[in-house]
Amino acid sequence: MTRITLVQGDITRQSVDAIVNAANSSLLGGGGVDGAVHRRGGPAVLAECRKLRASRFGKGLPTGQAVVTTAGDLDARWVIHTVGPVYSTSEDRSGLLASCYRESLKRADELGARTVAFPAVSTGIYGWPMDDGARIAVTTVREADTAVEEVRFVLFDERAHEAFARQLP
Ligand code: AR6
Repeated sequence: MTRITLVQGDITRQSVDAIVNAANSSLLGGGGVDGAVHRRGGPAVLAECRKLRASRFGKGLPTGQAVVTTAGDLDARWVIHTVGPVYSTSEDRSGLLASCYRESLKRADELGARTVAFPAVSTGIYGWPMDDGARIAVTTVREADTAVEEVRFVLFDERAHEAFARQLP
């Protein structure tokens, strides 16, 4: 049974086996969680991202997928980079958002990670409504077949924390 926990704060301050990054397909950094992960993770994270772009992901990491690098100077062993979908009112992209959580947990299982911290993927710059993003995140993790012992959702502000709390019994 995977335990789901909620924490309000900065995901880059967590001590866990793996920190999930809300990246973009370039894997070369950006704002929000991605900016913070690269800032605190340091150059080792970016160096591995560059290698991935030069090898397996020449065209970038597709939306809904997840890939692993070192965590550099973060208090974690690995960063799992996933690319959330940009929210759209004309197209239902929730399958892609669910895929981010599922694929990240698959990478975590391959690594043997027991504790994994997730941000609320796509709910920032990518515009996904928080309540729906929280519902998809919690439902997908609950239904996932994973050996991860703790999934910790790290929510930046009170509004996000409350949205996730509403999804838990
Ligand atoms: N710790 C925890 N949560 C955070 C942090 C943090 N340090 N910083 C922001 N959040 P976002 P996205 C929250 O924008 O929507 C980047 O430029 C934030 O309030 O980081 O998937 C990438 O390179 C929001 O609820 O990710 C991509 O281009 C949630 O984390 C793009 O943004 C996700 O916000 C990805 O956009």
